[in-house]
Amino acid sequence: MKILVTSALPYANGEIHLGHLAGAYLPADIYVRYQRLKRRDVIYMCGTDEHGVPVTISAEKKNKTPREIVDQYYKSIGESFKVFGMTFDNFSRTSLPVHHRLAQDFFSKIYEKELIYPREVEQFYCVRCKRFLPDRYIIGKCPKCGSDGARGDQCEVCGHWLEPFELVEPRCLVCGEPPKKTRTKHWYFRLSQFQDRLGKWIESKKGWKDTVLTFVQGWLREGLEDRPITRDLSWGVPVPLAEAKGKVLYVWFDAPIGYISATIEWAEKQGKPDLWKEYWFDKETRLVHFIGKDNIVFHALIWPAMLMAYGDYVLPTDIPANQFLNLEGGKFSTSKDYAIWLPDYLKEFNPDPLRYALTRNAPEARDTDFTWRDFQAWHNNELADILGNFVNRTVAFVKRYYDSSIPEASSFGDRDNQILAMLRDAPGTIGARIENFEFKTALQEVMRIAQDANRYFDHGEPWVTRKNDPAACARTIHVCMKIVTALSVLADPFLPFTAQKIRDMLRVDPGGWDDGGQSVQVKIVGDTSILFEKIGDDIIKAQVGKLHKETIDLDYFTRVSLKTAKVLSAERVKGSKNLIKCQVQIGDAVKQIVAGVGKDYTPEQMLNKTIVVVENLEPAKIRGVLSDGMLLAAVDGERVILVTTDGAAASGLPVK
Ligand code: B3M
Ligand code: ZN
Repeated sequence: MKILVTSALPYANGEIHLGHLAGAYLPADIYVRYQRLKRRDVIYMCGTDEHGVPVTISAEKKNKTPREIVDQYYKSIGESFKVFGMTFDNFSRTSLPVHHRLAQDFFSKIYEKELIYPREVEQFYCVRCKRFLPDRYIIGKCPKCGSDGARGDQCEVCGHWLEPFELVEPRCLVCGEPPKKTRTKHWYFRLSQFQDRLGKWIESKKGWKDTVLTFVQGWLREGLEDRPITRDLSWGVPVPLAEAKGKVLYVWFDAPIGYISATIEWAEKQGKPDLWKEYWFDKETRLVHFIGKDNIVFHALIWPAMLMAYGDYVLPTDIPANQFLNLEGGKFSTSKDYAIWLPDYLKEFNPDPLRYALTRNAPEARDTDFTWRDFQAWHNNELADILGNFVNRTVAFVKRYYDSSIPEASSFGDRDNQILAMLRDAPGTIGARIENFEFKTALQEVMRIAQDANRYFDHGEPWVTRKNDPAACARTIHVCMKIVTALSVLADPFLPFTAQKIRDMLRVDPGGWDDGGQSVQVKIVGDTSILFEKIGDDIIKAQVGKLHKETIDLDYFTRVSLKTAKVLSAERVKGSKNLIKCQVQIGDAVKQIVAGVGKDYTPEQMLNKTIVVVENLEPAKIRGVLSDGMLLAAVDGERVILVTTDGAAASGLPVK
């Protein structure tokens, strides 16, 4: 059986952050490392997605050409992936000629089958910028969830995939101008024709993740519509038709084809140019696409339809999409620079602690949250105190009392046999989890072994038996070394650097997964080193401090008019425990403000205080009562503390 694994091709327009890793990359690498240890025929393909509006917009923002941008990020993304321990068999890029040729071939062949056709359409055009506005060049309110800032191709908030015209109050991303509609021609893919075939195909995918199936079935229920697959852009794969001059393929049409072209490039690099066909043209190949949930529709519907339209190629076997990882309670945001970027992380920490935290907390079935505190706690209390401690105490014991050779043991007791049996079962049980994409549970089971092992060590008390029962001591340490060896295999997919360090200590190649290191003869303990040094509070504090909340410029700030104000009168809003209505004097004006401070202040306590208010906030009704402004207060958990001036101050003074 051949296994072909892919991870979503990251746009070459920025670095990778932890959200990306948790979604599409780390789980795939774990899966692939496991398959290799199973000695299966697996290849793992990835590369940068170098076309499309995400790239051109970044280039424009940074005043560079798209070519400069993709060259820069192809290199830096590839490098940080490597340091993180990603083991792609090929990390390609979609700007290569081999990819352009293949993408054009896809278009042409599907076009010849009349599954691609031209259509006269209206398109947004920005008169001020003098350009067409495809996809993300246009923003507005999402027609489905109403949130502002939805892009012309997809709403990031609700995931709705949309057409630019659906946007409410559309505007040009570059200049903010409401766009004009003009006429142009685009080529459409007859997705509608695949409704039944896709429906049946999805029916046969009962084992897929619920989250993926639910999403896809929702789409199918709404009915699939033909989709434009060309764009008016100068950067991308040119549409291979004379009449489509100046147009390029839509990035989501060419990008998934990148999985194939990456395999072709890989085969060429191997000196076996036809080898890729053995994977892509074999219907038995298990094709597994690892992606984040925002890419589901493209991988589970449109891409399979493209493959069906073309013919010959194998269809995806599984698409284990992950949900999102959040960061300290907020969404990762590239544009707001609210993220932990992989290269920054790698400057200060080893890869394995992050691989551990992201797997332990993987967004497999629902969104999860990354916090630095969890990272520290899991590293110190689990990796260091459980796994590291067990390996180190065992190896140290062998060095110290057995002159670095592992003691032989005979006649095992129940407790020994129990743990040895568990070791024999572990590859099977953990492997089954991995094959089912349950990486979180699989990792838990690895850690359970280390936990049980510590108990076994404690119970055996080798530091006591060493003196009064040498045979028992030898038995305990012998078994512990079996566990250490097993861990060097079973932890490998998750914590490859740690597993390698352990193997370096054992000076042995423990062999494949199924054996779990149980057949090898471990004799000598090599140089030992501490596996995990504790991470201190100061280091974590510094990391938290580095997280950017959104920054604003001075101009933006001065648009908020903050003024001192004197509370003239205050009373509770009827029927509310928390709301207080006050009249405040702001210079010559008197305004009414409703504030949620009633749990910490009585109306009397508010009287005559000089507070700070936002003067130019749009008036709103709170519980039916007009509030024309807002007062400032510090929020300490449940408690609020009014912001007042330091000593007496006139009302109506600007606060800056
Ligand atoms: N580059 C989207 C993304 O990074 C896109 C994935 C392509 S996979 C073929 O979310
Ligand atoms: Zn414009």
